[in-house]
Amino acid sequence: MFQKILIANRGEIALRILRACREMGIQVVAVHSSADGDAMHVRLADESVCIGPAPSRESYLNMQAILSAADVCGVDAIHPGVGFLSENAAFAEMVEEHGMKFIGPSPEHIRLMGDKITAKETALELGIPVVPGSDGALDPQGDIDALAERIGYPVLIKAASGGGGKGMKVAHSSADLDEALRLARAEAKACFGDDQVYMEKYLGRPRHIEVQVIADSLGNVVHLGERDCSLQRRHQKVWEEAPSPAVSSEARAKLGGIVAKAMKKLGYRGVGTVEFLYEDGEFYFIEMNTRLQVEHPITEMITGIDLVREQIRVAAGLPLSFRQDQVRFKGHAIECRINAEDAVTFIPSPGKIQDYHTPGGYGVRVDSHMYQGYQIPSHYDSLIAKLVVHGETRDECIQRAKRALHEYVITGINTLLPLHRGLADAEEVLSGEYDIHWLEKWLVWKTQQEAA
Ligand code: MV4
Repeated sequence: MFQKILIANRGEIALRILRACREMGIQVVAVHSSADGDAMHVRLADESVCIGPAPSRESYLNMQAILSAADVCGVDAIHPGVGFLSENAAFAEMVEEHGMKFIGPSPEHIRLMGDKITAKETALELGIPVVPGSDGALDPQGDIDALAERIGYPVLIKAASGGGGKGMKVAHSSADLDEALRLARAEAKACFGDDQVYMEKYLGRPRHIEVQVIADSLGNVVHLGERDCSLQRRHQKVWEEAPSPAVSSEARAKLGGIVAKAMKKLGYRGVGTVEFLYEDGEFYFIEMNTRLQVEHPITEMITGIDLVREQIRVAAGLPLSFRQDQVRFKGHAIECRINAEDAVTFIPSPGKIQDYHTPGGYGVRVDSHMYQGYQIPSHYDSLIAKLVVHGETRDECIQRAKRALHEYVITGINTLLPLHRGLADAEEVLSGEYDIHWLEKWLVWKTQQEAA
């Protein structure tokens, strides 16, 4: 087992990883930018190194600085967390070349799933259902019109290097196709330096369902059920839940089995999340994330498994602590992402935390690096806390979430707390009958209601 791990990340996820390390008796090296010197994970770490100025590209994305800190502190492994370098194959290779363990999958699998076209081709080969569409990238000289007719409108043009919705354009008829292609290629080139695009049948009202999987280096692969991440605004997840209110236990077992079998065939190692769109009872693979996810706590709450501990264990070559037939899904969990943003305009609201009081009680967990007097920097994403709630049933979970949201006090900045309090009362949230577009429609409706 590792003696010392460097956490190449910040904020709540850095604290989450530090906590797992502490409980495993592993020493922690925190790296931070000059804007994060007073961060909680820095205060709690055994050692800390300032790796550069506030801008991410000069600090949390600065591979050389992170590797130097790792060398100087003599760490055995680097945990990349989420975002930043967590899906950067070149960084994973550099870490291994420096004789340290990258806590994550192989650089080969990171690269394979980072390209949305090879990811889809791989999923297809592994027996995972995919969205009907083009066979690989669209050939500018090919007969794209004929392909769209064969797939059937509406179709979606997507960037090969895309993700998070960038470089996606819908064509509702042949009249829109050329324009959609042109815009998608231009956006892909501008955002990713790669104008390769592919085509898929456009699903109009799907849910976003993701399956958690974890594999060790001894061939054991286990799925930990699914999370429903459909409540998103502009591709930013707001409220996630596990299990999905729309997925039956039979569908869960079937989909989980397909994913686990596929990951075993691939020889995958570490934690991974396979993303699907779910519409009319069918699942369609869209992407795979080769890292830990922000929303992993809801899976932890219903399975009782510490995912970060297991992730570190398997990276150290140890076997998973459990078999598939020992995994039980108990109750329901919801994660409310508390961002330092205005709950109506979503304008970021960095600044100093005046009053800070977290909810507690049975079934309530707060993953946050906040404290009274903390100065929220403006350089990074706005997530400041995750309110994670568990209940025996979905109704109990929502009631408990409502109670916890009303206990939560954060003053001095704007946060999404009022939004979550509204969601916990919304009819479609209570019924669980929402798709990926519902939240944005509901926000418009709420604004109109308040304006009236
Ligand atoms: C889609 C889709 C509908 N049909 N693919 C958005 C970003 C990336 N994760 C894939 N995304 C989508 N792919 C087909 N064939 C709709 C979306 C999508 C979406 C997916 C999940 C969660 C929120 C979303 C918001 C807008 C669009």
